[in-house]
Amino acid sequence: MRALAALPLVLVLAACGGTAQASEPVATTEVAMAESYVFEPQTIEVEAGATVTWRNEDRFTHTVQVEGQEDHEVEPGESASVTFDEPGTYAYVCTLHRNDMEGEVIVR
Ligand SMILES: [Cu+2]
Repeated sequence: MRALAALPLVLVLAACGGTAQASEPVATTEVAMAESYVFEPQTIEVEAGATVTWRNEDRFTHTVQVEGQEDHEVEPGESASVTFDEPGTYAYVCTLHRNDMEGEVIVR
C-alpha cells in the first residue's frame, strides 16, 4: 500500500518539473536554433554592450524577436545578431513557433 500512497505526490512533483523548465543561464553570446524547434542554450548571460548571435542550424526558418523590438527572420544556415546595451532581462521568441521557441538574455 505504501507505493500507492506515494503515487499522487510523485505526479504533483512531475507536473511542477514540467512547467519550470528554465535552464541555468549559460555565459555565451552564441545561441543555436537547433533541430526540433529549440533555442540552445535557452537562457544566456552576457555583459552589457555584448552582441548576441543566433544561428539557425535547423531545416526550417525561424525568427528572433526580443520583446519590444523588431523581428529578425533567420533562414536555415543564416544568423541574426542583436546588441544589448542596457542591463536587464530580455525575453525573446521565434514568432513562427511561439509555443515552442522562447528564450531569455540576461544582461549584466
Ligand atoms: Cu521557429
